[in-house]
Amino acid sequence: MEPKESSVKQTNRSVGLSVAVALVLLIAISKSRSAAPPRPWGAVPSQGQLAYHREEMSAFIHFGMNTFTNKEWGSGKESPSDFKLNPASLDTDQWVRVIKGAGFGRVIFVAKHHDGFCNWFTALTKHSVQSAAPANQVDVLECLSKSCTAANLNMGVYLSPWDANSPHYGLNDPATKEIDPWRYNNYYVGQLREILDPAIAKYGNGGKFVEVWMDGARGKGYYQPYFFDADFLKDAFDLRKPDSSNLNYPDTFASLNLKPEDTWLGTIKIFNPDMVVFSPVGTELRWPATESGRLSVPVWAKTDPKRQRGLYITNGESESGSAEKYLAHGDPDGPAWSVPEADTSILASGWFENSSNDKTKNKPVKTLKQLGDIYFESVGRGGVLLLNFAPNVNGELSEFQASRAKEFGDAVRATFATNMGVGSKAQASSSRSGKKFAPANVLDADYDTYWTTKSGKSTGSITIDLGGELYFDIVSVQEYIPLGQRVSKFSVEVFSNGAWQPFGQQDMQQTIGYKALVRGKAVNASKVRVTILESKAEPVINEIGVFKAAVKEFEIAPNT
Ligand code: FUL
Repeated sequence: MEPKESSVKQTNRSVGLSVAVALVLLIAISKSRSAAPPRPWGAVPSQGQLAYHREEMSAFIHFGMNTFTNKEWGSGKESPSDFKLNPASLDTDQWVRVIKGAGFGRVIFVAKHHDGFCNWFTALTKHSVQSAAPANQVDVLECLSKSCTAANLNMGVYLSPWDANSPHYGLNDPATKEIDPWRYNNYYVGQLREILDPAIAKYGNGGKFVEVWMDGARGKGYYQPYFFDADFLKDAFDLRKPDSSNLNYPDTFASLNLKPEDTWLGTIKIFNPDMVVFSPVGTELRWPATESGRLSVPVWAKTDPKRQRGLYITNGESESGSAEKYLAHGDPDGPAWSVPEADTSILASGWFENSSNDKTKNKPVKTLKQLGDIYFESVGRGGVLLLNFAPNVNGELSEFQASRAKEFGDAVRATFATNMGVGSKAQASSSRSGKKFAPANVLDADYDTYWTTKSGKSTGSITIDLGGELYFDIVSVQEYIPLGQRVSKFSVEVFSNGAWQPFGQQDMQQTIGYKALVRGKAVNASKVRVTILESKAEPVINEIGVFKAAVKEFEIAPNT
């Protein structure tokens, strides 16, 4: 019995051993078949930037003194008593319902516009909602924060650097002869602290913000230096033009030694390093040189922050000519990721609602067709769309804005609800070896899987066989941007009536980035081919989609 038992044990052990050896061999073989993944190329997005790309759409809220004075830019000389809001009618829950319901991922609230009036209870100035007439006092930022927290909607804050009310603002103001650069900067840092400090946690979604917006506009004749960070101040000093009226910093600035907590960007990053900042000085988000909400072609989600800063310093607030071009197109070789944030207003014109309390007289809004074009030329050109909403004097979004937002959100959702390509076969001209890089990955709806070419091969095509004719008018292509933005020219074709035909406007098929949405005339086609014609490195494509516009306003005009 004894020897028999031990031989059984022996056999079991050797079977176990050979299974293990086989497994190791299998893993080794499969590993040798699967090539190494492509290395990131150039700048890559931070976690906060990638999250923003994936949200695709965010909303501005412009509401404040200007709403009541019927202005776009206040003078700063307004009185808090002009802010005649009835707190009982203020409905921030409605703002959030409209914005979240339409698919926007965050709301960026104008806490302070250029007139300096603060939409929150602040200890730093009397020019705020807290000093309105007793019946009108309400902390609007706090109300909105509560609504966002209840709905779990991300929040950002717009805090205008230009402040036409603050007595601290303007170094060479002839009236005050102000010469202390610290005073306004300390004021601005103090405002950031009041709003963003997680220890106070009074504002934001659950006490947190994801974005800070620092607008580049500044009034003529002011010389206020901004303490973005210590390097900026040094650059500003080095690049100053002796004869310029803009940003002409005095010699004493060369010796200013700023600590991170003295600076605007430093303060923000101390609170939350993942927060993204919109500014004119090469931070995570950039203004793409237009307020039309439509991005240029090509557009790279990268810049050289040093160059961006230099252009801002030498151009002042009028970022004209070469600066505008740089911001519009970005920089394929830029060492830093830079999300082009395409801002525009849902209003037909302006950022603020008019001052009528007759709701039927509120401002007209953009058409669904205009919003559709804006969406396809912002999100569909690799950026994010920042669409402005403007509550009226009752503290509500007009019916015009609310219903257009719903119509737009529903149209986007319905259009992109089903990728008709999912379940189809995908074949590539060539692929990197290994299942991990197979063409099928572009149709699996998994953001983190992709198709790529062999190492060193920067062109290639991928064909989707739809298994029969389908009717569609949109093809989407996405680059896997966690590995960088690479493609500079591509083409989309469809197989229809027995032949390959170009789809959409070919000369616009240049950069892809986070997402390219190509619109063409609606076709019945059985195959879609995406060809990467030029790329800075091996293309890395994670998603391809085939869609039909759900509303006629999203279709391209027949003559385009
Ligand atoms: C601009 C401002 O001057 C406008 O009033 C608005 O706030 C817009 C979003 O940014 O530069």
